Amino acid sequence: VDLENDLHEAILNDRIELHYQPRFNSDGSICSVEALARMRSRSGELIPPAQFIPIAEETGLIIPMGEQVLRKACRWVQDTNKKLKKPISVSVNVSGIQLLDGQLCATVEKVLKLSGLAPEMLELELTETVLMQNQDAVLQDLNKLHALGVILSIDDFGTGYSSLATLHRMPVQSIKLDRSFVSDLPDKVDSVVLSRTVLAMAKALGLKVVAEGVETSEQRDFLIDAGVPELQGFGLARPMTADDSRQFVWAQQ
Ligand code: G
Ligand code: G
Ligand code: MN
Ligand code: NA
Repeated sequence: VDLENDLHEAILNDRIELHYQPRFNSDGSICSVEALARMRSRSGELIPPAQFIPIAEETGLIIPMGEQVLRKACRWVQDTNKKLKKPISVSVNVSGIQLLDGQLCATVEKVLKLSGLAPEMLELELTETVLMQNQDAVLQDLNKLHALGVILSIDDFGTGYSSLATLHRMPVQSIKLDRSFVSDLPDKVDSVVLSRTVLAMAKALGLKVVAEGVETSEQRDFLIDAGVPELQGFGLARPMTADDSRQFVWAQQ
């Protein structure tokens, strides 16, 4: 209850902060950033999403919070791109609750208009769970988002139970290979076989792959060699505050 109150207040008082983790092309240039929410508590400490997202989902606070996150992320990338020769995109994590709410598409449209961000510069990271519930309403919303031009991707891919048939029906353009597939690369045979299988499946479905959780240069080299075009992970860049990540991006181009 304490955390719920604090979360409610944090949303009202603009204490939901976004940190950003860069995502890289295989040539090492930055192509995108992922927005990651943190809550600044009343006493000033930073509370990780693992602690407050579940509460936000249970209480419905994820709806107003999710809108704030979208607004902030779109504004941040618009402002950042003003000084870049080659603009980057931003990805935002979206909870299943937001999709089931039925207002996500309208919210995204409003936020894009407000920020002036081109739709294709916004990516929404969805979880497999909500996609596999396979609800017509969700599929319709995803189709509308896709029609808007927003990029849709499946986060933590490989940890859920996506059937090929369901995946094929989804208007999704990319998957984020879960870091559990990456962590034991390149030495564990099982991980090599599993990651190659997921990559082959993505290729067969025409989906772009982003590898997450890249921590070592051996992992990076393996993944690039396996044809993965985009990478993210502590070994490349950690999530940083809004200011630090902007300086980081600017320093790269
Ligand atoms: O940043 P960190 O590794 O602590 O994130 C933990 C989890 O919280 C990740 O699964 C991430 O997708 C999720 N998360 C971070 N920010 C947001 C957000 O703005 N909305 C939602 N729904 N999930 C988020
Ligand atoms: O579930 P999702 O992919 O949205 O989770 C994003 C979270 O993963 C971020 O909060 C970030 O802190 C964490 N993360 C990003 N890169 C790495 C990494 O290389 N190793 C580990 N262990 N976590 C990472
Ligand atoms: Mn994510
Ligand atoms: Na993920």
